[in-house]
Amino acid sequence: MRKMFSAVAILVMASLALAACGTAVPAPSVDTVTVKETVVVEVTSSAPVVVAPTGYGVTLKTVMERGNLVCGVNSQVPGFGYVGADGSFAGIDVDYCRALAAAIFGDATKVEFRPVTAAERFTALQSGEIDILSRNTTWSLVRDTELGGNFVHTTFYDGQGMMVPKDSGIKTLQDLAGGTICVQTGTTTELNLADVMASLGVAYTPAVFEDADSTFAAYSEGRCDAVTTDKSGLVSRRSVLTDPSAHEILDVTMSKEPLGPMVRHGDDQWFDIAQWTVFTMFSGEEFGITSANVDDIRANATAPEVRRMLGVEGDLGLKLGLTNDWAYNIIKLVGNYEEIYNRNLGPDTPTYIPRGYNSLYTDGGLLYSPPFR
Ligand SMILES: N[C@@H](CCC(=O)N[C@@H](CS)C(=O)NCC(=O)O)C(=O)O
Repeated sequence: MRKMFSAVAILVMASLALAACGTAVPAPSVDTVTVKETVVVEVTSSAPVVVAPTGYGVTLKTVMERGNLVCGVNSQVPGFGYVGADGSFAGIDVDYCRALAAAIFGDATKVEFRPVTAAERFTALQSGEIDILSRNTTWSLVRDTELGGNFVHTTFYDGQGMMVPKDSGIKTLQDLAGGTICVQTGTTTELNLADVMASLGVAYTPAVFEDADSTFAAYSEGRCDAVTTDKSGLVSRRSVLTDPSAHEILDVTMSKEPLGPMVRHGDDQWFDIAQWTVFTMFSGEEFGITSANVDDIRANATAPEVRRMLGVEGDLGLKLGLTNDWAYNIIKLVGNYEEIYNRNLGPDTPTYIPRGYNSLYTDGGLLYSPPFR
């Protein structure tokens, strides 16, 4: 088996080397190829060679057999993941789950939202309790490695901030010397706070809480001089304080917090589906395709990339293990990135956050989708 795979690997590598820009690049010679992992590969003369490690395809199969997606979300952060009094979930991260369900089932309602706190979210993903984590989670090296995850593309670029009562007179982090700062456990927030204050030489006392409700309750009861988390979290939670206008987010950014969905290691098909769901949202906005005009565009589009993306031409959806109308369904049933953003964080919401870095690259932002081809 090992020998057979080595031969296949050499063939694949050799053909890739030849294919690159149509130029012949020297392929490795037989005795320099080392194959570390043995993988079962079905080879027939006509079928394409797919090198599929164990675990590949398992998540989609499980989700399809179950008949719904189980998405780990926040329930305490309006605009990102929040459960209303009627039990319904809303937020940009929640809508991403709906988009993924739309891509898989052609039905955005086939998703069960499973609230997870910061501390429990990674165990929930590792144990298989959830199929994906979509909950204001920061991409970091430790989470990519020790915590066994793969982050798909960032859906919201953020940074850590500090909020204080306006009448406190606090304007800088140095003004917090000797003070108490409310912070949530199990977060990058807790670690950044320690790093930033140490580098500034500012002594403070952290008051650590398990979830957002208790963190912000302590802050609003005056048990801390300030509260820190992602700036998005501060805007979000300020909107549900008794008097939002009495609180100020300091003009300081303490870290980079690229937030996005996370999947388990080991299932690259699932990673691709999760990834291209994000890219469909971005490209929908870039190409001006909305939930309102997607039918019209699908019927009349001439641009080849739009036709491929919407499944009029080609078989991009099949390559992901889905149907060819997967991207159409995302946009039709949930919307493009701009629609999702505005619904949850736009100017008409209590959690308004200007787009900033979260604009398309064509508008000076960081959102950029690779091509649909
Ligand atoms: N992005 C940071 C912080 C995310 C985070 O958990 N923030 C808190 C404060 S806004 C939160 O969402 N809490 C809600 C909860 O635990 O229910 C991370 O990934 O560690």
